[in-house]
Amino acid sequence: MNEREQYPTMGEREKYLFDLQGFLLVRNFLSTTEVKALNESLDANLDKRGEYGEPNVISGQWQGRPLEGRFSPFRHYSGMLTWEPPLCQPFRNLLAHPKLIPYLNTLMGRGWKLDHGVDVLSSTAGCEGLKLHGSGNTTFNGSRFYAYQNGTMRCGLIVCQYYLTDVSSGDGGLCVIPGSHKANFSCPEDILTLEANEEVVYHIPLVAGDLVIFNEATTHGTLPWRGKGERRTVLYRYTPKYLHYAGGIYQTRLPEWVSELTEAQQAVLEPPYIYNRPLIEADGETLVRPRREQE
Ligand SMILES: O=C(O)CCC(=O)C(=O)O
Repeated sequence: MNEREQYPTMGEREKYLFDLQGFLLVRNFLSTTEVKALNESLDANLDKRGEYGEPNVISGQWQGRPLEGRFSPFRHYSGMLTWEPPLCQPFRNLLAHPKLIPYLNTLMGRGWKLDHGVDVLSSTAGCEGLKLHGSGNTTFNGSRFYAYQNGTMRCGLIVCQYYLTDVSSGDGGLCVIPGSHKANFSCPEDILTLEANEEVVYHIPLVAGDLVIFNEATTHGTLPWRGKGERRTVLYRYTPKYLHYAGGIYQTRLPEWVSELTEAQQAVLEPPYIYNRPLIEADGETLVRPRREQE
């Protein structure tokens, strides 16, 4: 517990590392019992394994290039929080994991919430990579930001990635450009596709039970999977209490009378979210823009 603040926060070393790198590796976060329970729950639901959806379906476009694989996209599980008990429980236990509280308090302030659904990425050897993304500090879009002021860090959207299997050097999987959450210039396209300056891209070897926390603004992506075993990692994304980025778990319903309004009037009564939001155009009409123009 920090003496000045009456709630648990990250230690000074971890604050330094997160501020410096835009990500933090927390070793041995989960116990072997927790990892086992999560893996057993997935093993019991192999029939629910699907494909990682848009915009990550990129079939074929990397052939002959560094992100190339024999197939795409990643395999993927979702909906774990609603699986039949007791199989949902290991995933529900991670929602507000006691060990995670100091990290979220420090990175978002008191009061934070799950954003997006929970994802499990599951790759087998030959799965192609995912182009690097995360715009650094080049745009202040009010959502995926990183800010520091007077000893306090604030993030708009962070990803907590729990590892359920080991990742060795050369296996592939998550890679980051350390420090890029503060980048003031746009990342050149050929770095995003790993076709130039690979030396700035860092691959994170780790073992099952480790946790990686990264700011969504930190430029990151996925190296093609070359590991012998399956890559299994669970992603929980969080936003501060005042922000909602993507659709998630909660549902909202607008009152009946809203249907009497014009589309533009209805658009301003929508709850907070970013993906597929109707935006009001210059002519006053509303339009759901393509994903890359939705922020
Ligand atoms: O493979 C990873 O760990 C990164 C996944 C990712 O960047 C994404 O889902 O947007």
